[in-house]
Amino acid sequence: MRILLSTVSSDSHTWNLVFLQLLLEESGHEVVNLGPCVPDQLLVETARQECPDAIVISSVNGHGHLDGARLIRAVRADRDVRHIPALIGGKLGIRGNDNIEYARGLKDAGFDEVFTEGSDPERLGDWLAALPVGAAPQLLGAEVGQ
Ligand code: B12
Repeated sequence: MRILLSTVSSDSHTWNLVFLQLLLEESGHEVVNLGPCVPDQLLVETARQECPDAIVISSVNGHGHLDGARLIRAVRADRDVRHIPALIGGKLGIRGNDNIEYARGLKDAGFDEVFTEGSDPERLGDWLAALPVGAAPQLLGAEVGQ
């Protein structure tokens, strides 16, 4: 699969992205890694150009629950990319294991899946494997963010 990998606009951490890129590539996926501090609109525009099968967001600086929600609303508001399956993971707040409480809000904002700190990164592969590759927009998440 073709994966668009990114973090949120405030987040300058990089090794989480390097780790995920290697994990995904070793599993046979093609990865476009946008690197740190990605403005929402850059992610939306890159998604339009690259037509990825999935968007994977990682954030560890503690702002992920806020910036991530804003980012996915921008994705779901764009008619060209709103159908793309998207997940977010990492340290999404500054509350350790209690960050799991942000999962509901991030899903309500438009993410299909949320991985919190305790999640096994290997589950990412399972999530991707369950996605229909190249599914038509009307078959995937088209109802999200109306
Ligand atoms: C290096 C580092 C920095 C460097 C980053 C340099 C760079 N270019 O990457 C610098 C100095 C810039 C930095 C800055 C800051 N940092 Co910093 N940083 C770290 C540090 C020490 C290591 C991070 C790292 O590289 N880890 C290695 C990677 C491979 O692991 P990882 O990031 O944890 O990712 C793993 C998992 O989280 C998971 N994962 C992550 N994302 C995803 C996504 C999915 C889908 C999945 C499945 C899994 C997953 O998989 C990865 C591999 O196991 C951590 C502390 C620590 N020991 O973790 C703090 C830490 C992340 N930083 C922190 C903070 C607060 C900051 C600052 C806000 C500090 C400040 N007051 O300025 C700033 C924020 C800057 C910004 N704008 O984002 C906090 C975050 C607190 C929280 N969320 O609870 C941490 C945890 C330190 C702490 N204990 O307080 N930081």
